[in-house]
Amino acid sequence: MGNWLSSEEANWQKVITGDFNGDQRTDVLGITNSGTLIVALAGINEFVVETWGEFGDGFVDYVAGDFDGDGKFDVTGLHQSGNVWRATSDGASFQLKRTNGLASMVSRDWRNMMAGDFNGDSIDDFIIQDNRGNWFIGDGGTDKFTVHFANRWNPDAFAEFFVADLSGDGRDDLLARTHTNAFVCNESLVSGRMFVRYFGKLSEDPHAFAFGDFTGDRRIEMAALNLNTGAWTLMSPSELLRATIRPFGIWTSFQPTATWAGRLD
Ligand SMILES: [Ca+2]
Ligand SMILES: [Ca+2]
Ligand SMILES: [Ca+2]
Ligand SMILES: [Ca+2]
Repeated sequence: MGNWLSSEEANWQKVITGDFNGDQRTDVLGITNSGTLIVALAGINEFVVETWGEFGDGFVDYVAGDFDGDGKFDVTGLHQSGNVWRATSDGASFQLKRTNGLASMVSRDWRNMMAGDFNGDSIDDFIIQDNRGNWFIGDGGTDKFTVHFANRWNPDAFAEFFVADLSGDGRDDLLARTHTNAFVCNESLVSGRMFVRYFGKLSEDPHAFAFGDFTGDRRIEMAALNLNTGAWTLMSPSELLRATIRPFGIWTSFQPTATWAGRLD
């Protein structure tokens, strides 16, 4: 047990949520600049803070997910050498193990690492892009990842990425936003490849985004809040994932000057 360190003390490199001890309550994981893994486990009335492991120096990014499918969230870390390490939760600590090797950061400048279940087997996978725009997926499994090529995009065209099953087939897809708010989907196929589909476009005003089944049709939609006007727009995937776009009300109490937790460019 212990206290959650201040930013100054811990130098957090990344803070991620997930159910790391598998008790159905979402916990918080903080990873320090030196690669120490500190969990804040959600209890009945408070977080219980514990140090669960140590990746060490030289890691460039981390994602959390249940990569072995045992119901407890694990952490995958990418080292600058290109080695992929997994911190597997046993419910009380992380067991660290090197799993796969990618090319080094120096040669590929890896970016946009995210977790999701891209092949729909209920085990989380990771996706990552190299400096030429190639997307690779690491399918999760007991001991390591099965890494394979998915497709290739322009590596610099997009400002933000989201993982969601927009097609509703059980396989997570990727949604990307350009700086001018055009959206492109990378649909996960049965083959393990991905296929690009145009999703739609919003005005260029800054927006905040939320994903969920807002209409109750059991499909994921994207709700976009225009931060200049307070207007909501709903983008629902339809034929070939092309979005049906419609206004979805005004957030009348919304103050354009209010601090918003989402990300702006
Ligand atoms: Ca938990
Ligand atoms: Ca797990
Ligand atoms: Ca999977
Ligand atoms: Ca899908």
